[in-house]
Amino acid sequence: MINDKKVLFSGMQATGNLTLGNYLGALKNWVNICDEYECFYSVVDLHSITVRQDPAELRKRARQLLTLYIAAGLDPKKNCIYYQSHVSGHAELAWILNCFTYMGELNRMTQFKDKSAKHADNINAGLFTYPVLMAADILLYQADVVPVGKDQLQHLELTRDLAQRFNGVYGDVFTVPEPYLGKVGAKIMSLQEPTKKMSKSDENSNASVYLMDDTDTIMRKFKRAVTDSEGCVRYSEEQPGIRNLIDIYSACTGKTPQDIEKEFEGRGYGDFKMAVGESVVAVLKPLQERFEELSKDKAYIDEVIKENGEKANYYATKTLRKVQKKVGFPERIR
Ligand code: ATP
Ligand code: LTN
Repeated sequence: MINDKKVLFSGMQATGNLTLGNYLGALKNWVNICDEYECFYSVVDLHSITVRQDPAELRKRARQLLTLYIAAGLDPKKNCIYYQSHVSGHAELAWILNCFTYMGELNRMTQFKDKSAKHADNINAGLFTYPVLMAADILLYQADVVPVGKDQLQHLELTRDLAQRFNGVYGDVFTVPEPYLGKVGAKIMSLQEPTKKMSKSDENSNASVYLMDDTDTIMRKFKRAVTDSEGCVRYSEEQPGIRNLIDIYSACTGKTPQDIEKEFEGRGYGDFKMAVGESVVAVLKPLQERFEELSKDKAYIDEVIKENGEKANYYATKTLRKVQKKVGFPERIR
């Protein structure tokens, strides 16, 4: 607990351009629940270098992502928005936790299997121990809840196992975190292959709406979105393309799928796609404007980085010192 509130931790990697899926599935949820918790939202740049990155590009994207957190509505006075690489405790705790993690546990991780297949020329030890660093992120702040997508549940399960294992040996050191899954329907699918999730690493740029796409591009992508030949706007498993568009429209307008079916009864897909596109533009336009505005204010963003980096360091160090003492490292002389 911090300030009588439960603690929430989450993070995103600054790799690739964020999509509408990242926004509706993650960032928007973060904004909705942030008042209930003491929140830490990290730009997890240590995780990013598990695959090769261009240094200038990584630096640029990391700053963009941090700015986007704020543009999306996370108040940096209330939420700790910071770079993982500015808090050395992440790497230090990860090392200690590495010594409590079994090779067999990491061998089972599906993300490792997927990523090593994708980057066969660079299967490095960091990629293998990625989940341990993620566990360190979460445990360092004694987080109670971690909002993540389903794909991250296996990593969270490992985090819980490590916390319990460590607590079993040394007493109550870590809070055992719970996953926080957003509302169902928040999984946004590809506009070109609606049975696959919309993903920032998709090679087909028509499959994803990027948060920084302009109005014409967004409208064009929705016009080209793959649907079916039923010709009727219905929320059903048999119509994955239309179902996805209903989910998007619903997430952007707050209308229920049932209301949306009624609204478009007897109308063609053309009309519906236009409406979905416009609802997305209405959500993204203010976000983009706010992002542009914030990006220009270098001093403000720098101050957020500095202040929140210090705040994160304060809480991280508190846990880290406790852990170091428990495992038997010598006391610091002050
Ligand atoms: P990549 O394509 O590089 O694997 P990604 O777009 O799948 O990336 P992540 O960086 O893995 O995104 O995820 C960031 C956050 O966004 C996670 O919390 C994840 O659950 C969420 N997210 C990603 N894609 C979607 C989607 N299509 N619908 C809903 N949530 C999503
Ligand atoms: N692995 C996550 C990003 C991530 C994370 C975290 C999420 C790194 N550390 C801690 C929640 C909590 C991803 O790829 N989406």
